[in-house]
Amino acid sequence: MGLTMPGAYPPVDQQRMLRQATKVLINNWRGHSTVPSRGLYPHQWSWDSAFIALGLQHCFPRRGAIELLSLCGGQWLDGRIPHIVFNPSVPDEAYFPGPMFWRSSAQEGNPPIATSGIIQPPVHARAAAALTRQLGAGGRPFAERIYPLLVAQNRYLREQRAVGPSGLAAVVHPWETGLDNSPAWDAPLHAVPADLGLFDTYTRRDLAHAGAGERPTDEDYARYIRLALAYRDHGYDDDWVRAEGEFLVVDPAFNALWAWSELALAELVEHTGADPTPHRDEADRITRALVAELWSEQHGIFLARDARTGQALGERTVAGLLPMVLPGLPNPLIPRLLSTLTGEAFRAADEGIYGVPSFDLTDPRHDAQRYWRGPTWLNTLWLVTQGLRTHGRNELAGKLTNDMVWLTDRSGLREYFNPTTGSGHGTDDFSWSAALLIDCLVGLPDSPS
Ligand code: 9WN
Repeated sequence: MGLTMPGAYPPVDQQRMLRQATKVLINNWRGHSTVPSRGLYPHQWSWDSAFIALGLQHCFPRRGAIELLSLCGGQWLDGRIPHIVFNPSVPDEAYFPGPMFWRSSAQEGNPPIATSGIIQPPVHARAAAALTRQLGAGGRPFAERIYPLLVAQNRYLREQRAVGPSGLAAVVHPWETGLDNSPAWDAPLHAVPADLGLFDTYTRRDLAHAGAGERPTDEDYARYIRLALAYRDHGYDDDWVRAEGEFLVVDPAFNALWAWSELALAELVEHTGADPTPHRDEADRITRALVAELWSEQHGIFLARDARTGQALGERTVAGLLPMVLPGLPNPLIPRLLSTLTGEAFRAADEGIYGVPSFDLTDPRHDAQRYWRGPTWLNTLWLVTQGLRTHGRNELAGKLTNDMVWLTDRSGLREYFNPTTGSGHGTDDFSWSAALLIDCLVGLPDSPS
């Protein structure tokens, strides 16, 4: 079926696109979970699995449930869901840092499967709520099984990662934000020494799969390694890392997704008969804290904060727009966020801009092809469309959804896209690009489903 795209776009063959995206998810499936990509990311990643499950809900919902439960198989005793669950049949050198680096099994109480020791944004409850609706009779048993695991994930954030008077959660490594190489982390990250001597011991594997011009620099990679080693060598102790860690940042996207996941838990318990009120209260608490601590009236966007120095990090990034997913944001903030989204920094309504750039178009550090320093990524684009729909801005959400369809039709299911030319970059056959495209195609008026 051909869908005529509004604006400048020619019609696309939705059926063909849906088939291609489904094929990527099939090829990347490993029998219990989906790899983000077959070369660059050959294990299971935490927030990737949540986005992947949001696509699987439409074609293989049971597989989506297995995806999330298998991720939770790597959950630690303290509740953290690690950012990578390693596939034991993949050699250690296939990805760096691998299981031998993280040494998760040395931590008491951990599951037998090897994992990393850091976390990623909690999008999983949102995926679990969507799957529960799609699973029919299987929805309730799935909800009952996964609910306590997701409650433990959020308890970990509240008890082990809270910083400051309002108790927003801090991240202790740029990889925990998922927007790893964002210029918002430049100031706190560059305060961390970059020891290039670490590469005498450790070898980057990412450059075998993607161009150096599209990935982080060696200096930043050395800082990533140093931060991860220090956390590991202190036994992944969160009291230590909050007091002494060299990177401690409060990220608006991470915290907004945490609040959003509490709202999703409130939906989940409606299937299990438990009380949703504590989850709604927790979502309200986090939303109020976000506004009080991270909203910048001057910039018209949420800004991250360096919890070590107390300084706001002034970069306008897509992370600062994501609190829009929260229905409880104070009303006056919505038009402000919209004018930032459509203004000079992101130009999301412009026909010559595809999707939402990950970083301010006017900043000299904007790099349209380097990982998180400018490109459009489909997960953050999808989250912005969710936020717009939450606040009734369906027209702009529709334009951005069409951008997503056009980008993938033009350039394939790439990891990220140049927002001004639409060219594709990073790895190809990228699972969350496929999954979120499926979610968009199924929601279009001429849906092929
Ligand atoms: C480190 C898997 C992950 C995503 C992240 C993205 C990238 C890893 C890397 O790939 O990070 O976790 O090696 O660069 O930044 O968001 O989850 O797709």
